[in-house]
Amino acid sequence: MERHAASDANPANVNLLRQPDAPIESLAELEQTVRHIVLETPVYDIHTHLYSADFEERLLWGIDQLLVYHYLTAEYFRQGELSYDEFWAMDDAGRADRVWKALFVDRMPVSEAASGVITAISRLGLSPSVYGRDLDAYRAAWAEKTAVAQVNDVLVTAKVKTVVMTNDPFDAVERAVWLKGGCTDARFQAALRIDKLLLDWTSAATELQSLGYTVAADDPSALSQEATLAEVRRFLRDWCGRIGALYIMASLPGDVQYPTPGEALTMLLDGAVVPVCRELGLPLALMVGVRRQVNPALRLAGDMSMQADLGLLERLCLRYPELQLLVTVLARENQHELAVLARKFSNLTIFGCWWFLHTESMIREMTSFRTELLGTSYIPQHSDCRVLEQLVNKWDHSRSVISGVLYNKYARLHQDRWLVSENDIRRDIEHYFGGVFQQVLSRAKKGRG
Ligand code: RAT
Ligand code: ZN
Repeated sequence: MERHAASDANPANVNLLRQPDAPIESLAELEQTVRHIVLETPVYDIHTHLYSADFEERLLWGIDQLLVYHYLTAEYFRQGELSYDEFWAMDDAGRADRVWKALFVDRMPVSEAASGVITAISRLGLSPSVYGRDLDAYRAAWAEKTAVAQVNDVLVTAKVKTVVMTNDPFDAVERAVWLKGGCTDARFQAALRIDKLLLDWTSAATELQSLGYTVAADDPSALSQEATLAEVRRFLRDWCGRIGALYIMASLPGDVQYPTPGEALTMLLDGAVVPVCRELGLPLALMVGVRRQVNPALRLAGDMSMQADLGLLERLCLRYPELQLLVTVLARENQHELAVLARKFSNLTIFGCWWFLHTESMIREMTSFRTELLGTSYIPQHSDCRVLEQLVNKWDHSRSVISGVLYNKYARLHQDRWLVSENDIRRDIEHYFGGVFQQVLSRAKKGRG
């Protein structure tokens, strides 16, 4: 029988008289304690598309940005009246008006993405029962905020201690910020994103040349020349150093094969990316299973999920046992296989419920069997936020599901007379919400060579 965590997170229900290392006596108290600790423990968010205020226009925040988030624009086109061209011809405020009417006023916002907006505005103190369905009222409340103050407010409300950005060295706007001082807010950490390098060598080579790296030519055969690979390694080393990257990352289609002799991706991984990860002691993060632009008219929302051949990961783990791989995959069909693969390779650490899997039912399913197969040796969630305030709702929804799953696991131990204390639970949750990631980082440092 499934045991559900109570919805009341009132910390007053936690028995304050009991010592933190004393066994918890009843299931009711166990449920409250797990929930309280999961809701209160600060989290290290290992993959987002957020930026510190240093990046100005790249930092997206506010009610209009929440409404034009690509997860919601995809839903708009299922219910709204405008054609793609009409919608995209509008500015963000016009699009937000349409999304608000179609998804929040004309019907109830029950999807994960839409209900998330309500959670964010509510938890940030703008009660929907006061502001109602008047979008301009929310806009007026947001107009009083500054980006810097909002970053503080959101991080405190969401209880997020560190946010890892996605930093693309081929993005000219971002590059300019890094070249004139970079990120000055230690709560934001960097990750070097190299999709373009791995998946589109022809245009990456041109960019590398314009950035002063002497890569031989744009033809993939140039990658069989050691001099070109050496320049790619210099580029990766320079940028990892400049931004203080915690890891190197890429998001890959599901049909990527590795190794494929003569192909750019294989030559780049073997000849540049893995050597630089090893040299600098950094993990490689791979997000596998996206099929880009299935419907280009949806723009950023036009990508699809795709089942992947996880042999790519198996062969990387086998070939490079000292390389720490952080992995998430997009197809639900690949999830169980990935968890089994992680049992075979301790250098593979699973993270998060990504994108279309970042929904209540998928998080519950995935967190359950990942815990059953891997115990506490994986990272249950990352937010993938693109808009600052989403940290509030994405973590709120995830924490609530995670606490329910963990309560079930602890309850079984408790019923079998395995004593469970508040300290035990706290240690596990801290491990999930940051400790596992830190362990991967330090293992990568140790594997340096
Ligand atoms: O979740 C998303 O917002 C996607 O659009 C992708 O950015 C994905 O998370 C990725 O990092 O490739
Ligand atoms: Zn992402």
